[in-house]
Amino acid sequence: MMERPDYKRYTVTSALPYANGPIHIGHLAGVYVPADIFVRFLRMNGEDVIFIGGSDEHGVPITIKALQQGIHPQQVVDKFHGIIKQSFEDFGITFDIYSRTSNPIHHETASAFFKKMYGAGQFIEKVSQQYYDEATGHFLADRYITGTCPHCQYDKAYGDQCERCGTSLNATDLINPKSVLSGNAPVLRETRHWFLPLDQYEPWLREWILEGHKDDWKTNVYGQCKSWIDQGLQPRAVTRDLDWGVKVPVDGADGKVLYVWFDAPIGYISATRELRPDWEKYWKDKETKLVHFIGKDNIVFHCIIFPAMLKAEGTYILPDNVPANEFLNLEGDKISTSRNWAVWLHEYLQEFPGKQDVLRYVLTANAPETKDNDFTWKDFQAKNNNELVAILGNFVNRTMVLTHKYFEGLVPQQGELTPGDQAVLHEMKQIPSRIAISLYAYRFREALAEMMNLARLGNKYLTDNEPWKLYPADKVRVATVLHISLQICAGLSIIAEPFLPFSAAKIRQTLNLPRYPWKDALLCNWLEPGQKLNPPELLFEKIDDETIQKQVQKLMDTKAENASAQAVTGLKPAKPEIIYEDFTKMDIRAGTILEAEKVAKTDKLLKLKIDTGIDHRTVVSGIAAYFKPEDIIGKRVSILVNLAPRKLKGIDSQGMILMAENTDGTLFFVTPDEGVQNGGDIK
Ligand code: B3M
Ligand code: ZN
Repeated sequence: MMERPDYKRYTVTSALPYANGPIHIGHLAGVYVPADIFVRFLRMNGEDVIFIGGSDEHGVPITIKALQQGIHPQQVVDKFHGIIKQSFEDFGITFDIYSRTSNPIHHETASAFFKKMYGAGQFIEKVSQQYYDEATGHFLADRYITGTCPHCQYDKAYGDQCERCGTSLNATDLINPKSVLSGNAPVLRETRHWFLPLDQYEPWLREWILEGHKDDWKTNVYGQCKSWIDQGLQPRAVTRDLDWGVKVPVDGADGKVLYVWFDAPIGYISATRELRPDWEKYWKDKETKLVHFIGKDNIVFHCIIFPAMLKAEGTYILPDNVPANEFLNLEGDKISTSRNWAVWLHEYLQEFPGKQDVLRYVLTANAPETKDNDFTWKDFQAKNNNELVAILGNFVNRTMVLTHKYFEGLVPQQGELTPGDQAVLHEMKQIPSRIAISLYAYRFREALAEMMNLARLGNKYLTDNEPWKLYPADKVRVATVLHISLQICAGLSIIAEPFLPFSAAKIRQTLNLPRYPWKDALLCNWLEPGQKLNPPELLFEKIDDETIQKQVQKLMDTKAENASAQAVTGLKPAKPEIIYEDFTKMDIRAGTILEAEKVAKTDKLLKLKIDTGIDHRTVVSGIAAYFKPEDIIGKRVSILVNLAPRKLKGIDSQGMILMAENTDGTLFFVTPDEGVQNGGDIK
């Protein structure tokens, strides 16, 4: 009855989130909520299924975060892995394992995978030109480089992708490239890397995806694959010059690690190895159905690159489907971790305790399945108040309250059925298979709507029959109406489980029912007359305007903070680290300008006579555009006195005046505090 396809088992993976920040509603709507619904349903349907998750702990986003915070990447991932894992658990995402790619078993697995391909000659070794930061001595992989996108002119595009127009880029495509480390323009330097010759897989990919999955992959997924393949696939580097990641397991590859997108998907396999000794059947048996839940920005990696790797390695199965979602926006704006434009899961769980199902519901009802979608707090409130409270909650609650009122909390006897009763029971029987069909086809919104249709059906049934008007005159009829209503509640406790597991558990608890398998959703007869019910418990409560306003205000505060942060950006990033001894080499003293005059035939230079406390000396300074000589005589300054003398326009300049510069180019003296004597040491 349930359209069970012919598979022995399922391996369901969900994208491994980067452990450089917490989980937000975009991640949930795109990946984890649909994956969890799917897996809960499969389990109820008696399938053998494993649900794999974990943190992606390598890659440049993580090392950049570490750099910004002045800590080691391991500290970054330890912190966020903990937050992410806990929030998933509290939200009811039922991974069979939530692992992490810094685990030794992953390094081993990824390393072996690379070695096997390497041994079989499946990489091309190439020396190529890559950007290099001469100031810091680093090759600049991926996000270590920013510049202007050649497609949309966005000036903060990364070396691997433009986040505004979504184009995937090579660092050398960027206009005005800049190193994130020093802010300097990088130079090109030669380095040796291993490439996966994707071009060689093109005929196979055409056949496997473009012909083989034309009908069963989502159009957004298929469309992206087609456009990638039609553009012509290029060999892709699978190694990087970095020191954070899985070391390239080849002689002479010191200072190189596997590209994060090479190792991360292997993380699914590592996690399965960690989970089960019989892991191989979940990855190598043709009768296993492999499904990847991801967001749309990960499509190429899961549909083209990882499958090419699996195919090359040779012993693995390929994904049967990759039901990627589009993006969820927040209040009309793209969700962004760096701009803090997000609803964070761990904060939601604290601010809305016990309301996991409300968010699960809203995110599923609004899931960006076929196009980008928007989350707004107003809509969140409306869906809670008008749907969860007014339909589902109201129906279950009215049924329970009336049963307690009229029948002392005992399931009443069903009398003769009217055609109306029969129609309702008939309709109820159809719903589970409709949900199953939708879920097997990855249409979660549709499935959820069907689930709510049962609650609507129940609500309407109660309202149409008005048992409160029939009592006590027609107790037999009241008993029948409530009996049927209770059976509908029981049915809801089964079919709501994949979507709203916390509420389903509450209904079960009130009705004293066990967890039923999905096939029993067809029984329509779970409650025996005389069976004792527990006191009703509210499933959902109204969310008031004040609560919503608080959340909206929080976002408005973020907007304001971002706007003022924008005003100070334009500041150069910090220079690379130096040691204390580097600093102590400089001899900086407090001084006073004794004389100042323009240097003939230049617009820029002033010739200054400075009292340094140790001597009076001449300094030529490029500040003529900003200061008139007569205005600065007597000015206190800081002066670097041990800088090697330089000749400027024929004048010996013996030192350098310290200046502070604003982002708009205006200059200021670094003036020592009044009490400091000339010659006072600045250190
Ligand atoms: N960490 C990218 C992302 O979070 C990446 C997914 C890896 S799945 C193997 O978008
Ligand atoms: Zn762009």
